[in-house]
Amino acid sequence: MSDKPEFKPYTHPAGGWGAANATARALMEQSVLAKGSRALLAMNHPDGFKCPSCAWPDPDREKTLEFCENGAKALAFEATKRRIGADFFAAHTVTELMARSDHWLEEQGRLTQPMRYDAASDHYVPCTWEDAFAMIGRHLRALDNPDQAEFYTSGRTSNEAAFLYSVFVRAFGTNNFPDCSNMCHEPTSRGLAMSIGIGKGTVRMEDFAAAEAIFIIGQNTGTNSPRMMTELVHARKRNAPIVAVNPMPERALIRFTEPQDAIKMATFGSTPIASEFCHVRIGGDAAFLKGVMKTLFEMDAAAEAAGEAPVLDHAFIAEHTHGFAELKADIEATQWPDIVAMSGIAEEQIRHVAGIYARSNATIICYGMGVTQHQQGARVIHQIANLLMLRGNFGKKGAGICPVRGHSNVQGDRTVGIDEKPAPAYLDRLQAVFGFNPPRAHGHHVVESVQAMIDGTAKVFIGMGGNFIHAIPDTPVAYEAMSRLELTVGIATKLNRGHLVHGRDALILPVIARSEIDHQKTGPQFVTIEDAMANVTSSRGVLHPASADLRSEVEIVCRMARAAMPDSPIAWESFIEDYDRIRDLIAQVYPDLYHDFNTRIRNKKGFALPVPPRERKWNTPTGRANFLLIEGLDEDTPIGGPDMLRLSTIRSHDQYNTTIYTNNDRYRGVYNTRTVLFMNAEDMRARGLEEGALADIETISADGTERRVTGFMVVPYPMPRGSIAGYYPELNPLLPLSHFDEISGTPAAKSIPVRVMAQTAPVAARPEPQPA
Ligand SMILES: Nc1nc2c(c(=O)[nH]1)N[C@H]1C(S)=C(S)[C@@H](COP(=O)(O)OP(=O)(O)OC[C@H]3O[C@@H](n4cnc5c(=O)[nH]c(N)nc54)[C@H](O)[C@@H]3O)O[C@H]1N2
Ligand SMILES: Nc1nc2c(c(=O)[nH]1)N[C@H]1C(S)=C(S)[C@@H](COP(=O)(O)OP(=O)(O)OC[C@H]3O[C@@H](n4cnc5c(=O)[nH]c(N)nc54)[C@H](O)[C@@H]3O)O[C@H]1N2
Ligand SMILES: [Mo]
Repeated sequence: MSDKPEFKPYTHPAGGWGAANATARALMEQSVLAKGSRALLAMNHPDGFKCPSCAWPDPDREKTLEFCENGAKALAFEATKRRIGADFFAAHTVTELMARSDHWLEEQGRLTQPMRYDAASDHYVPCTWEDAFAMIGRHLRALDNPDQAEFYTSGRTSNEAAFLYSVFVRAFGTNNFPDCSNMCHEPTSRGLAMSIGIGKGTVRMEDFAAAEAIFIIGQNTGTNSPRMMTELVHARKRNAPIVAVNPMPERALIRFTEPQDAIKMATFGSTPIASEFCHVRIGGDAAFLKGVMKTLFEMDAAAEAAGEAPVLDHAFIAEHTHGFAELKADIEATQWPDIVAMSGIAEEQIRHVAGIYARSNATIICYGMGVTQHQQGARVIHQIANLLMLRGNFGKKGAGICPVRGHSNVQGDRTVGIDEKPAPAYLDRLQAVFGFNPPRAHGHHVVESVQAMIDGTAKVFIGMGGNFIHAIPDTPVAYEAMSRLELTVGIATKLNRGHLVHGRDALILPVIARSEIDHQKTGPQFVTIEDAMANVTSSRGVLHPASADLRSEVEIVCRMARAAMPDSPIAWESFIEDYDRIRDLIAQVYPDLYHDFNTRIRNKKGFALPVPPRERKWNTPTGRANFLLIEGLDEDTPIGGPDMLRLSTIRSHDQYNTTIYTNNDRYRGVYNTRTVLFMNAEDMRARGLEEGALADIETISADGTERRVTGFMVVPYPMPRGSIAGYYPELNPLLPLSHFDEISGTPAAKSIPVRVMAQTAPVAARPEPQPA
């Protein structure tokens, strides 16, 4: 195939041979076919390590292989044979590296030794670990106050490292914990907790086998949590209806072949997935959900009039909920023409879906970023909870809410303390166990930390994993603010943009990856993670570390803590020797969740943390599950005129967040490019844009800042009118920092108001295209 940008609609089922081929190709291209294949056998097995890709739990099935194409890619890129060390950094100035694409940076391979930025030469130069920690200590101790430092966490970090990090940072004196969750499922953590008393999902894996209907709203399962496809295939095979709600007809939600299904693979067979596809407009989910609830109220009234069985679960509503009358009044006041106009879905289809929901005695609703990343993402989640509550779909087998989490341990990191708004009871426990007085004032989430950098009040940024600079909004402003910091530290496996946009002093500290053996004084260590269904399991690496000079995240945290607080009475050094000691402290700080941690984790399958709504227990101020309202139907503030389009920034099939594996997006038919714009053909015509034309995109905002990207290839795509989509992070320059969910602070990356026009001037500079 040529390396020209191409658009060729994909007509095969998702999964299947396409996925099997892509797996093999990723392993081959990273030159790790044998080593990678061996490691894949240990992935997601009781004695092995947890897949570093998504947070979907392992099923309780005996299967020889439990991984997916994208998990295999994540592993192949982690286990790659390629290495970068002193020679690489000596050969390239940081300015030169800045001109390279993200894909090129990723392709260079694993970091092998600690590096320090040298301003005189504009190179990263080798340094010792001792020098690195001394530099971190010097900067942190020099601050006027601890709130001048920002401590970022990305969700790949283990419970053990995250817990110690949260203790270190609080002992140091701040709650500044921006984390990737702030850009992701924070509307779940904050918003769902308002509804049901916990910001976590309530279903367990076994519920999928008992569900009578499954909804998937705003989530691209086949790409972002492919192992979940297995549950969907099984559900469809037993004729449970699956309702997909999405502005994009995602391939895997239409037809899928399980790569593990030998017969289907051999016969090129596949299973249809969604029995009902609702082609919602971007930002139309609240309207859709209100339409479904409106129908239920009507059906319930009709059933009552006819003396038939009620449609709503009145016993559950009476015993367990609060605010029913207000919800009913709000929904009944909502008018069908508005619901249809806002959602883009016909009344007839909404009524049909309500019928599916009403007939099901156990429904699971799954959702992803298509729901959370809106200006009222948290309130849309309230509507999902409302809908479930109307038929008692909490605390019942086969039913519940299923936020599909992103990073493999993002949920766990929050549980063990990565929280800029810590609960007072938790701080009391911390004080009792560690003897220091933790700061009580709330710290910064991601948006606030960027604002602090812009305002010049932040001085130090420490990134525990992740690629902060490319995940956040307003890229050019963020670059500028970041480069004014006094110290930036990237604790990472791979070189990324975040290390090139750096402060006056900067460090890159390479870590042992999840798939690798973490050998300490008392022997090889394991770590733990909490998946999206609150199961805590252990993860034990099996590969040799990419270099002898890597350190574990745990060690790096402990040594940073010692450097920042030389007199700290906490025995930081002892934790490095034996991670059981960390787990004992986690058990002391969280006795309800983590009692007997070291014993229970040695069960092959780990253990599940309690999720009170499963027992119909509600830790809310009312002591009940709350029906909560969203005003009107629009989850995003309308702005701009009739030419306004809503832009959703999404992931391609071949990326992991800011890590770009290839420039292809197979299921959406895009090859060799990432600067594309998926657009309805009518919307293209209205702007005089032909297929393949290059366009400019400009944000509509009230703050007077011009935000524009140029040269995006337009492809006609089955999008609803007025809804367009393209890839993150390339489109982040269009996302204003001030455009976020009010309740959680999560940037509204799925609904940016924009104008699109034919390209006005040729592109000046673009990161160079990477070799194929
Ligand atoms: N391979 C791979 N796996 C991953 C990741 C990855 O990048 N690559 N990232 C991980 C992370 S951190 C996360 S958070 C998850 C993300 O997984 P997803 O939640 O699937 O995230 P996105 O790809 O951003 O796309 C969300 C979906 O929402 C749809 N959508 C957009 N706007 C709307 C809307 O207004 N309403 C509705 N109903 N739908 C809408 C889009 O069409 C798309 O199908 O995946 C995790 N797993
Ligand atoms: N416009 C727009 N913006 C978005 C989103 C969107 O949908 N649209 N999605 C948001 C979401 S959901 C998320 S979660 C964030 C993601 O934001 P981040 O979590 O910050 O970004 P990642 O790309 O996942 O981070 C990748 C880097 O992590 C490092 N890394 C990988 N494995 C390890 C490890 O084991 N340990 C350590 N220490 N480092 C490791 C590598 O150096 C790699 O380059 O982006 C958010 N930003
Ligand atoms: Mo995420």
